[in-house]
Amino acid sequence: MKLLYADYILLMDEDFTVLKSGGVVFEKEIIEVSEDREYLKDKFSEAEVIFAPSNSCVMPGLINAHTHLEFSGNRTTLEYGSFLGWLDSVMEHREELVQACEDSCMELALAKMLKSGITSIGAISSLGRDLAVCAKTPQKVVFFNELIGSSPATADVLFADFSQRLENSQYRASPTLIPAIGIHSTYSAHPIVIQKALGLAKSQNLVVSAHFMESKSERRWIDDGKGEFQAFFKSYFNTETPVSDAKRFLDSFKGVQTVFTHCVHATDEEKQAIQAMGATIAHCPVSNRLLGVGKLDLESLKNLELPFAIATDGLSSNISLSLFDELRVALMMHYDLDLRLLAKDLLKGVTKVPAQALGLNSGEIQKGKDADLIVFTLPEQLHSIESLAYHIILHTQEVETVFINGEKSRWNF
Ligand code: MCF
Ligand code: FE
Repeated sequence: MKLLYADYILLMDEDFTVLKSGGVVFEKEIIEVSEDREYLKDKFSEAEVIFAPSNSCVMPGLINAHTHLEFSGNRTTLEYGSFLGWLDSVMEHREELVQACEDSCMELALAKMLKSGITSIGAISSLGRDLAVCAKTPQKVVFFNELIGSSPATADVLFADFSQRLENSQYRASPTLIPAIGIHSTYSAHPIVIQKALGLAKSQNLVVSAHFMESKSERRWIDDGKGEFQAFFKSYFNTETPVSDAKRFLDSFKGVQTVFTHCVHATDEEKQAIQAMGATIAHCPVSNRLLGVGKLDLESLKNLELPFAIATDGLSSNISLSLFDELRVALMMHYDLDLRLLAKDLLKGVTKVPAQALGLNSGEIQKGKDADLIVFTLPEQLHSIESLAYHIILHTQEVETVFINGEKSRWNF
């Protein structure tokens, strides 16, 4: 049993409660949290006491709800600036990129995430090449086996491949490797295979992830069968019409716990439908900027009480997998929102919200939650508690200590 004292303990509850000079008692799970050090000392006198340094903060471990580990080898290979330009470059270089990223490349990506305070990940696995590293990493991984394939002619083969990867992940399932399903997108997965996959999600209670309305091109193609995707589908697949419409696509997720990634070009009606399903949006600000798709309207989500997580996406559309880096970009990108309120919502977006979305028993410091905790320090003393959230975002690069299920986790690089 450990008793960890710190200057600021962020519970990450609904009210953004911060305990000053308090302590957390934990084993595998959190046992007690209090601002009263005397009380904790007396009640848990046998606990190993840890004093975090001055200006220290303790938070729930961060959760990166959407990333693509298999693409971690990308630096300058893929092209940025427009969605279709990026997609063309993925079509051209995908094979060499994923081949070049061996276990050591994905292990480094996971270790860097750990060092930046990420204790859980939603990993979109396109090929299953990341299964072994995800099964070994100390972090919790919700492993989204990706289903892709819009052509009915190849649907059966692609579904069989997807089923096999799903089974492989189920074979390696553990408390830290949670099998799940990823539906690539509206334009790239046929409704028939989507139905089959979501049938599995329902019967086996699996969490689902889907890219949704990322670009204007996706919007035009799905709504009118026009725009940049027209030439793309003609040249790569010799098809002229989209396989689904947006309503049919969204409706198929009813009754499934889903994370919809991007949603930059989702309509208010679609956002309402997502809210009504109890689903969550994953917002990836850097990826959206690099792929030139625009900016998610966070205010519209707030109005609908639709929760959003902040995620990095893969190194296929980012330069970093650190959520602190991502939060800094989000804080600057949404310059029209109140800085103090936004900073608090952003911290919820990497803890409480993704925990709920991915079905993890973490994301908050509360009795009974998993003891996934991070300890880090602010560079100087704080003068107002109101400035805590944005100063954490502005100043944190790496963390001092990570606990996962109460165990200290180390990175080896
Ligand atoms: O989220 C970004 C942009 N939108 C869609 N897909 C991906 C992203 N990062 C990686 N991808 C992968 C996706 O999982 O790229 C491939 C899929 O395997 C695109 S389709 C050839
Ligand atoms: Fe993605």
